[in-house]
Amino acid sequence: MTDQPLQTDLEAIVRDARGEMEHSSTPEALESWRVSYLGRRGRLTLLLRSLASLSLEERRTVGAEANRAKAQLEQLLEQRQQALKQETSRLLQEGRIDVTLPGRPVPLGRLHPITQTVREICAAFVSMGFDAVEGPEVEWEHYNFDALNIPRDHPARDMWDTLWVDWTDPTSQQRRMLLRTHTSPMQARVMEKTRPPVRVVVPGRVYRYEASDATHEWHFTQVEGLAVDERITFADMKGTLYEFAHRIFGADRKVRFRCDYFPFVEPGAEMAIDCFACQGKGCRICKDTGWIEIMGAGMVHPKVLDGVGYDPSVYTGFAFGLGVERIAMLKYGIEDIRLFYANDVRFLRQF
Ligand code: YSA
Repeated sequence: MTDQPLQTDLEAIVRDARGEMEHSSTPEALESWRVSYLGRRGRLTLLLRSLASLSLEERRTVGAEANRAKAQLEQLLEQRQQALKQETSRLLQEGRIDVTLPGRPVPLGRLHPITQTVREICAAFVSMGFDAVEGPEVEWEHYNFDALNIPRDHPARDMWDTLWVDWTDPTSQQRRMLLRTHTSPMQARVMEKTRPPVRVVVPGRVYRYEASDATHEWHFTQVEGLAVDERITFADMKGTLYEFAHRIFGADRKVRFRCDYFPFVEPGAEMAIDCFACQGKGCRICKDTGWIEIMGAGMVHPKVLDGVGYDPSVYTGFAFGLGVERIAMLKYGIEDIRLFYANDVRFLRQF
């Protein structure tokens, strides 16, 4: 062999290959050896490919050497595979491989506690005749605000400040969307596509421009509920939500409704359960009130019904929206919402 760079490379490849083969004593190691020298991007394969750029004369000498090297490596691999097979059957015959040993355990994953809670909440409503549907997290301002009777400049928009997404559509128009601040935009989306009766729950991720603390995250999960039909009353809403609270928190839980304001309901209410930690006596968790708020709710505002083409003199309905992390915190006695998203498996394994 003459002293040319490619020939030097070739010698190095053969030397390395032989050296590595000495230490390859399992089928996996042999396969990895094959890939690194003879595979599609293996060292020898790449060198063979690079021969095309040499002169005819050089190609003749180096090419012949390289093909010889390839045949040698292939033979080496073949011999090693045969030897390994013989060794394995010898060990089996001598009974040194115990095929009755149990397999290595495969670690099993599990559902995140928030996913579990979402499923539990949805299952409770599905058993009461609701369908579960999902909607987009990147939403139009119209559905997040205007269709919910929250026009531009309405003070309620401050409470639901969010992140905006600017983009250019295929006709080169500048567009503005937002990360939805609640699951309520799905109310109008569902009603636009269906005629009453409507009974849906909508689980999903929501976003707010908000600092995190023990009970607030800037992204969290809600479940929205909507029921619209002829003659639906506030009593239907109370009955449905009582039933829900008892299924999730147990039959002994007391439930309280109080007036609250949301622009898209009239009347509006907040629903609370008696504190699980002190049984309503007052403690740190319920801030000495004895009650813990779990959701906002109310009778769908006539303007919202009108906006989707439902006649408010014929149809009425109720809607509600609950925070899933808060429900999970209550259910499992967790004091800091941030634990759900800290990716600490010691915490997550407990569920
Ligand atoms: C009200 C009436 C309806 O007819 C329908 C829906 C609603 C709920 C309304 N869309 C809403 O989002 N209300 S809310 O701002 O008070 O949030 C609802 C629930 O989400 C709260 O009760 C709380 O449990 C949870 N939540 C709010 N901000 C949060 C949060 N959870 C975690 N982090 C935050 N930053």
